[in-house]
Amino acid sequence: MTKIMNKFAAVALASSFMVGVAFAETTWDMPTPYGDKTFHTVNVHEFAADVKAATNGELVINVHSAGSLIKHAEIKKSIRRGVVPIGEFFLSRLANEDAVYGVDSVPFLATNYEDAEKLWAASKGKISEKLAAQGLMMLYAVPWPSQGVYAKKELNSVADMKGLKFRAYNAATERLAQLAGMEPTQIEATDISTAFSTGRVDAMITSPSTGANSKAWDFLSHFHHTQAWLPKNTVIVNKAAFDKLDDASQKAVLEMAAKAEKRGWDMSKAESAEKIAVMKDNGIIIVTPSDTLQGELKAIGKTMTAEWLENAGADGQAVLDAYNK
Ligand code: PCA
Repeated sequence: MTKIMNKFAAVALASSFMVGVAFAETTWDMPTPYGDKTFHTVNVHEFAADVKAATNGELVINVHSAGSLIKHAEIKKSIRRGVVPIGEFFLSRLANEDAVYGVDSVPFLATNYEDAEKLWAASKGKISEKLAAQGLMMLYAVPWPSQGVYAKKELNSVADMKGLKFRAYNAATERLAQLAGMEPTQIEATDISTAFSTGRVDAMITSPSTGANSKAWDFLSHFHHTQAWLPKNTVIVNKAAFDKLDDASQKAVLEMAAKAEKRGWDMSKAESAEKIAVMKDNGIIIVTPSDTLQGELKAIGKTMTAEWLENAGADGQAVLDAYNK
């Protein structure tokens, strides 16, 4: 009899202990814009697993990918309003708010990883400051591989682009389309294949990652490896939500974010060649851009750098000066 009682007591103790643990646990819902196969999302999942392990399960981050919980355009606002504590989005989408956020999407300003790192070092402080003024804390940022032009034919000059219906993903790609005489339409990465197959667009500029993940060979034929810029995704947290965590969890989040940033840059560097090979295997023709096309795109980049500087003002000039140092 006493043995049975003891057993009951032990079970009761164990379950009250579990309840105790459950109460201490914090759960964060984390919206992200891109699909689970995208390396950025893979990295976010690893970040969440790292945070869970480092906090012994006290902080659990539930990742909701591909805009399933909150649409891409709403993610930043939702974090700011505290609808969700944390999330990922494409940094230069904020350029409409302040041009400084868009520095990584100025064509031909930084076209390889070394320069992208320098540009990030030069712009990170200002960008973090602007986000902090809105109660937001930047945890990390990771670039996409360099951007190339996709079309249904070989493009030898900007004149060949004239009149194309161009898929844009931010203000800069829309402007680039205008300057090249194309017709831009904003389309989320998750909607690319539908947009092409229904004829809404017939060209785009994006990374080999997004081209391969959206199975570009199903709806176009040529990838022009222009290596025009390396735009970034960023993960940010609502500062008030972060402040509610205990010291140990805060430390874990920051450490795992630093680890995710490093891991993400390494993943990105491996992506370009890997995904170009996938596209080639599936029949996409990989084009080294002609001098004419590349030169004309670079001229558009010059125009856009000047426009960006005008919009970004003194903050923009400070970022460029730091970058050029
Ligand atoms: N892929 C994302 C952003 C940049 C990139 O390489 C997209 O096409 O939407």
